[in-house]
Amino acid sequence: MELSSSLLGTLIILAMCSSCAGTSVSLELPGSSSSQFPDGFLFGTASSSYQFEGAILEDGKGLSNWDTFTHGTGNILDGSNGDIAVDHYHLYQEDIDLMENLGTNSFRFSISWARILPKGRFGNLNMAGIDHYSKVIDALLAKGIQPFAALTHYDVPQELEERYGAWLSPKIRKDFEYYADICFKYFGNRVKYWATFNEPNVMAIRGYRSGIYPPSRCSGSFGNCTKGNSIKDPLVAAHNMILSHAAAVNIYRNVYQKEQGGSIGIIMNSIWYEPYSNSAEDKLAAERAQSFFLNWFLDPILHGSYPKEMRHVLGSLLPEFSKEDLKKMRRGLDFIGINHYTSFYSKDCIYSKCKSGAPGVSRAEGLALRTPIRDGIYIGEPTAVDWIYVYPQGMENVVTFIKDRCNNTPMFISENGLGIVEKPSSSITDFLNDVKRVEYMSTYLESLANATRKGADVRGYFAWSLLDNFEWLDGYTVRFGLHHVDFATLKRTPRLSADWYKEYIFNHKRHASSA
Ligand code: PNW
Repeated sequence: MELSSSLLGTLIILAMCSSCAGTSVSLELPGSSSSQFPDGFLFGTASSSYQFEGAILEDGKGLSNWDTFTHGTGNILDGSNGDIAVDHYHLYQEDIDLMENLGTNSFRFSISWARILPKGRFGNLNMAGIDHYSKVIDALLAKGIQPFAALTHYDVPQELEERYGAWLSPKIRKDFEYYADICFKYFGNRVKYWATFNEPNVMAIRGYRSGIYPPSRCSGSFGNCTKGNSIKDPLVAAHNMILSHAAAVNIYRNVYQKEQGGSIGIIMNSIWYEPYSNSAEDKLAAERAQSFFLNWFLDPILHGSYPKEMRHVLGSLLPEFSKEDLKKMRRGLDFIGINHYTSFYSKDCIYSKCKSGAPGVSRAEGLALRTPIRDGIYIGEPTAVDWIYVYPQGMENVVTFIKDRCNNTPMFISENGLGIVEKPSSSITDFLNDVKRVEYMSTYLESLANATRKGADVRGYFAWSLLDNFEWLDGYTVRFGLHHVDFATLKRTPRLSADWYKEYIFNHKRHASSA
């Protein structure tokens, strides 16, 4: 019997958590049938090198900025680091078997730059690193899983930080180009989806404005650092990231793309900003917030200039693109990766007074207060993760916004997911029974389907994450996995959400093949 959400409006999923001894959960979820996505849609899971691999110094890997940072005292909530992480470096085959079981047809991972070039372009190419990713790529393809690779996911070789301050120096563009060239050369015959960066906006803001990520630079009331300039540095770092992106795209377009036939894009952290009120001022504030977060990178890459809101507010603080730069930037991108989790309200701080120091209100951030709360009510249900509020409508809104602004460039939802915190009182059975995550993913997917139905060219969806892993400043305390990982034994166990995702993908395939 065929079930479709359009027929039923509501589909009842009887989800059995295969590992929850004797538990069976009945979930009534809206639109759980996934026939609304096109044939060939990528359903995947996502990961990143530092959060997954471990093997910190194995087979000739050099140190990255995150290795150095996590080994400093007091930087990570539980004092942990990614030295071992979830040992995906050694356990990748087991992890690929988990993907096969889920039925996903793509896997998003990042390549560790310091594993390929331990000292950037100032040292040798580490062939053992090349061999490692080659084996992973082959193992994925052997199971029909498309590799979707990012060149950097927050990590750079520490050598480049020490030599010239990494993203603060234009020298990084040459290093990034050199590194990208090597990746295309060795992997591009098999990798058809390349992302230059994962969340360069988060890298610039957290590394150089609040200073909570390496290289721990900030100034004044923006954070607590011993060096840095929270106004200028993020702008300079972003400028070098944009031009590094352009350098990699040029190499790909000029040397590899025709022969290899893949595509190249960038992955952005994408928040939906809902105007705090219907006033024209708050609507403009929401646009400013978006410009200072997302269009900051997308506008130069797609249109050759920083967004007008940034130019108005920041004036000569913004770095300029030379004629030469603009020529290089013309090659744009093939897709936009959207990491979307949450939404905030945005409130004007140009015409009204805002509390100084509150999120978003500074000139550097665009004079738009970012708040999850209005009249005492949250925009969406708060979660165990302090920045995630469950607001599924934000998915349709942000995708539609990007579609309209970027001429419907192909998009991927490159991350979406929910973190949970293990309470000491909860049993393993409770802990595998992640009903909240299933609700979160299914409602966000439904919202995504609304956007595609209205014409957004979305080509794939990646759940963050395949496994529990090293969650940056939160260490191992926040878990995003469809599979639970026992961090002492590294044993992986599917959660309810894994079973649900599997069923969701299965339904999609069934509908796609019968369409
Ligand atoms: C992403 N926000 O970061 C990263 O790409 C992943 O590595 C990370 O594990 C995952 O989300 C979960 O945190 C984000 O403020 C950083 O909205 C900031 C935000 C969202 C995601």
